Amino acid sequence: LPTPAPVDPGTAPAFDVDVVVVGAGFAGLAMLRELRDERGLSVQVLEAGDDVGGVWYWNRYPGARCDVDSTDYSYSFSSELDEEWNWSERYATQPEILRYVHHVADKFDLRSDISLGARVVEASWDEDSSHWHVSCENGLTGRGRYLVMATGCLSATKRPELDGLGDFRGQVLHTADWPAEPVDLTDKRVGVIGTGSSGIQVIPTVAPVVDQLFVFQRTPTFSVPARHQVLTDADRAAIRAELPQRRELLRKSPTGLSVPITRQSALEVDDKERRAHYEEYWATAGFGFLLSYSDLLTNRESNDTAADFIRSKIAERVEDPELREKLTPRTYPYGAKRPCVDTGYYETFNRPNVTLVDIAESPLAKVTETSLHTSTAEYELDVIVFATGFDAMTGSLLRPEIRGRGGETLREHWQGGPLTYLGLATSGFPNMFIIAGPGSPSLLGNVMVSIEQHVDWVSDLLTRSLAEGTPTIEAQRDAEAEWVAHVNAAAAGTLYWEAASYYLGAEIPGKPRVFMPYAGGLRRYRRECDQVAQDGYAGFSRT
Ligand code: N01
Repeated sequence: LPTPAPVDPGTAPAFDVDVVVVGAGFAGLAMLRELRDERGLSVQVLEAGDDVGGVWYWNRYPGARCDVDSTDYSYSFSSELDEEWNWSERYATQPEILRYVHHVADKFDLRSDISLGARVVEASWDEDSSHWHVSCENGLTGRGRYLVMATGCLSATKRPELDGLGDFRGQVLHTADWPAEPVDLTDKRVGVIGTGSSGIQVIPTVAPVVDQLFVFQRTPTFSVPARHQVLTDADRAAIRAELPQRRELLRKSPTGLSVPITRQSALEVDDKERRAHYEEYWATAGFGFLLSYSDLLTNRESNDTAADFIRSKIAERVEDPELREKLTPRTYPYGAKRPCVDTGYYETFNRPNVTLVDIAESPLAKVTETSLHTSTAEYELDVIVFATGFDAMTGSLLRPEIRGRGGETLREHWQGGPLTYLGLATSGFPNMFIIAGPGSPSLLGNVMVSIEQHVDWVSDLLTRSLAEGTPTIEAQRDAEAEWVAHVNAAAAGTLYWEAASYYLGAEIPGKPRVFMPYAGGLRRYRRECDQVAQDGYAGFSRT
């Protein structure tokens, strides 16, 4: 853990505000605008990166784009913003999303309250003043009455320990920490480790450019075609015309996605009808293929029908039978790991310059000056790309040292897994809130819809408590325990338990195995949060 630069104790804090927000991604920017412009509070945003954008700032790898429709993955708070912004494609690329974020930051003058290059390393609750004292790696310090962690679920990157990596003379990259300056992979020998959503985007994008591409796969992935589409003026006009209704539907939906949900079991129809139905979703739905029947995540037999369908499609897409089998997922249910969408992923393996290396069979062993070695072979490379993901959901929250009442650290409080009330707050850490964190639907739906719901809900709670003269707000321990039990119960009847996924903490050796996101759906979750507010914020102590 980096330590903050020494600060002269006589120096006045650099900021003293109502609310300190950590992170200037989609969540942090929305929080700043709402609290400052709509609620009249003073806000300081601290951002580790050198610019705003959060994951869309860091994940600059070739092929990066959103896999939720851009229209649905955008802010809903300003109709003027909707009017003036034109998405060029159904799924925006990372540069376009970053341009959107910059536009929002400039339009609403958000940058004036954001410190860039300010990675928070410590935050401590001060009982006497009832404030959070916050320190950054660059020496910036200050305090706020409230602390909002808008650090994202997928921000703490994960890179497997590999013997000898430091000896490698080529370039080592991570998809989520991609250099800002262009990386020229032309005619290089490139190894990509990991075949999750990031790997699946980078692999087909770089394959035509590089000399040789080696894909190191541990677990084959279920992926359905993204169905990218360039939007015409007519498309945009049609989207605008129905935008208010579309947004309302998203808010009321269980997923925050605009893909129609079929409220029928996959087992209620015969094979022919089911296949035709899957074909329909396959042709248009992208990520929403998971919504093609109501019980794909709760009934293994139903799930098998979807998994078989996807497997049959993989078979059509990969020419070589042995390679096809290696690329076909068979050991876990479809959707139990976060499903991927792709453009030409499986077909990429038909190219003569692309080699699949099965590291489940022959694990990665070491790196030397020139090569990546598995247990059975050596691969000479110019570039190693880690597409190995994140310490998901809790990584970015546990990276800084956060100390609550009595000096207890969040790491100590969460040693058996994250404990939250509504996913928003944790007992012993008064006046601290988490946006789209563990215990909320977060990664199980369109996270933009979750972010906006959290921003509104937390803002209401803060303004109401301040108006009522009860500015200290703390989740009660029994309410937290009940919520954790409720989160477990919501996941209990699902197939999520049948895969080693980051939803469960399986991505990091030694991480507690608990199901972290709330699987009850966004609609039910919103109802629960609204009910708590209606009941005078039951489960929170306000003093
Ligand atoms: O990370 P991942 P990601 N040795 O964790 C492998 C969002 N996202 O960056 O499955 C060897 O999904 C690992 O193998 P295994 C989206 O929510 C969105 O791709 O653990 N291999 C897996 O193949 C997504 O879910 C978008 O066996 C190792 C891969 O690395 C999330 O980000 C785009 C390994 C990691 O996959 C994360 O995606 C991109 C090891 N030690 C990302 N450790 C869009 O919106 C891990 N792996 C489009």
